[in-house]
Amino acid sequence: MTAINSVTDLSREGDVAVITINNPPVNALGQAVRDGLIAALDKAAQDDGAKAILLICAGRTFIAGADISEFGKKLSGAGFMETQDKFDAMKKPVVAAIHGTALGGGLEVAMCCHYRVAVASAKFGQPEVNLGLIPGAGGTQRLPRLTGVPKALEMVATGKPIGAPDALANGLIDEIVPGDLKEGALAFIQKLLSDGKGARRTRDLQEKVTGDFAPIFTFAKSQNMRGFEAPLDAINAVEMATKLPFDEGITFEQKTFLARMMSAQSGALRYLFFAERKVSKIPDVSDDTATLPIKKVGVIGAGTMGGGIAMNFANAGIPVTIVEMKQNALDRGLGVVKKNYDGSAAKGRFTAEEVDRRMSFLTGSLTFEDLSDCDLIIEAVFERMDVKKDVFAKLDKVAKKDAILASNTSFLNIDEIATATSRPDHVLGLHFFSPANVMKLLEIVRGEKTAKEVVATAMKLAKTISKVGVLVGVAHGFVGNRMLEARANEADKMLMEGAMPWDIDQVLLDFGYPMGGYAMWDLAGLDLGWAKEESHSDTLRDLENEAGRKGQKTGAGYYDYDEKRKATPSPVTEKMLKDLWAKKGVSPRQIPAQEIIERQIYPMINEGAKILEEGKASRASDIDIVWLYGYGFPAWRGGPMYYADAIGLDTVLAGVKKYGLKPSALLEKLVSEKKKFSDL
Ligand code: 3H9
Repeated sequence: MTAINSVTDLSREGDVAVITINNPPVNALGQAVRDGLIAALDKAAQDDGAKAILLICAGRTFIAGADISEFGKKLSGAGFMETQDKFDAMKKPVVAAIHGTALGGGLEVAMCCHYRVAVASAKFGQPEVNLGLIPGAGGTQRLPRLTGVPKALEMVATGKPIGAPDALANGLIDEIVPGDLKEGALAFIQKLLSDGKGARRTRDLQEKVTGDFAPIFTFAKSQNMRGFEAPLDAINAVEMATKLPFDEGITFEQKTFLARMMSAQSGALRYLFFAERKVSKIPDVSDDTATLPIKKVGVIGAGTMGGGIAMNFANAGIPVTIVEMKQNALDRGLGVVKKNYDGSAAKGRFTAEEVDRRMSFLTGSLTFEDLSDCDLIIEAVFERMDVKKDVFAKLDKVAKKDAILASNTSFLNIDEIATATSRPDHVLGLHFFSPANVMKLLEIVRGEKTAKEVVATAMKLAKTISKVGVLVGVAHGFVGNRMLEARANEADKMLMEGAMPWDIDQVLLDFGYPMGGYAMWDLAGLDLGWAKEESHSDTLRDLENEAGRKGQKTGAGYYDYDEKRKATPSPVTEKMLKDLWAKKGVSPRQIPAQEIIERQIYPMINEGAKILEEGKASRASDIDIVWLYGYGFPAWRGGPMYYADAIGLDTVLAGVKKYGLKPSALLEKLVSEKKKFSDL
């Protein structure tokens, strides 16, 4: 074996030259890999004993894309274009052997090869749109030539990867190798050679891009892209594959890719990519901190939240015991879980057997004693401190020695809850977001005494159940709900100045949120945290609740709902609000959209700054991840803290003062030092 450079080796197996890329962790197509590939291809071309070339990767995956950390940096050495040209110039057949994920630039390299084989578990994708980009190394031109236009469009516009069987059926790969990848690939090459097949350049394949594709492109362009710019650009580039000669299509792709690279959306989305990976790194809890095994979980409460939480563990194959007070509540809760699974099966997400398999991980019980063998117990009972403390005191008695006790509280003080136990070091908050089986965010609330190994266990567990775990500190509403409350308070103030709930919601929708704040309340239930005895008919929320309008579940709340739960602005709400204005002597004014958005975003940023100032989040980017996965903040804006940096903290501070809010000391400090949240 010859080392071509630090990440590329060249060897010979019989009459096949084997190029191996070894650039952990994901064999990203950085400068060294591009240089190595070109040098290795040159050498293999000159090797008279080699009749064909095999490209394979060491480690856990094939090339998973261009090296994102190189984007925006000035580089010397081989570019992507040069790499493509080198493959296209090869006279000997080049075969890619794929395992793990061939993504982005990785799939583009594979498509530059003349043939592709893969293991059955391999995945293939052009996920560039997730980074605000389009494929930039020939993907938009080569993919449709292999798969045909519809599949290529689906892949570049959604960024979703496909599996090996799908790739084979659509012509993206030539064979699925059943056993060892390298052996299978070498056998494939021998067959190619004996059949007399040589180089087959993807660029020369015209059949699948010839024809009238106008209706397909019109349909693809009409899809709702939720404010994301890249998908439309990607569709346009694929269209060029059907309209222009290959080289001109590549020129179009290059130009579009470079423009996207410079775009604000791509900057925000690339920031989020790294923010999501940083979030699991806890400054004072090292990666090698021991974790506790979580083999069995207990959930208290089989309501919407408890049932949803339990599903996460069942999905991951971890047995769960769900405890309720009464048999009918338990039956109802387990029934809802079964209905949810049946619904997924009906949509074809998994089979009926899989429904049974997942249900088999769930056991109902009416007694806490049945939780004695659980490694983790999560309570999702009524949101009141005395109730929570009572549950924790009881749990402390039945739970085994090292078991972790967690609360799913949305607002309450974990440290106070922990005082009800003899194990405050094994108590923490696990704040799931509704619907708990769907939403990806998990706020992991670290109490004053929570042990590091318990924190590390929870962070690891989040990954096991496919959540994005964000470590937060104890504070009213933690990170997400605390900032949401700041936003909601300002929205309520605007109601009393002349705005209707839907006026404010519309501005949030236009900003890119999937849902407005008042529609969200209607979904969650207006009675959440509202008590009749404390109601003074003083706010719109009081009035709605008093009238029994509790949101979607009662068919009416701030909005009215039809039987399909479609919302329309409610004349009842309008009258209630107008009466309230009259009662309070409000002279309503029309609030401009710009003012509404400033008053919906600045209070959140100001609260986020306070959270950082108090050390309740490890970094500004963690807050952005909370808002991305918990509340649908438009990803292409990067999250509230990134957005603040982008528009300028001085602008935010001026707005905070203008609207009469108390500025965070950290925000003031950063402005005076001309710094950003990203400098912290
Ligand atoms: C592109 O290719 C453009 C082209 O068209 C060419 C244009 C000219 N670069 O996610 P993990 C790091 S755009 C640099 O935790 P997993 C990651 O930061 C690219 N680094 O593992 C992390 O580092 P750390 C298209 C990367 O097993 C470590 O690898 N490709 C890259 O859960 C492990 O990552 C994509 O968008 C990268 N491309 O998931 C694929 N990828 O340990 C993006 C990963 O220091 N990547 N890292 O925190 C992924 O989707 C997942 O990482 C993958 C593995 C599925 C590969």
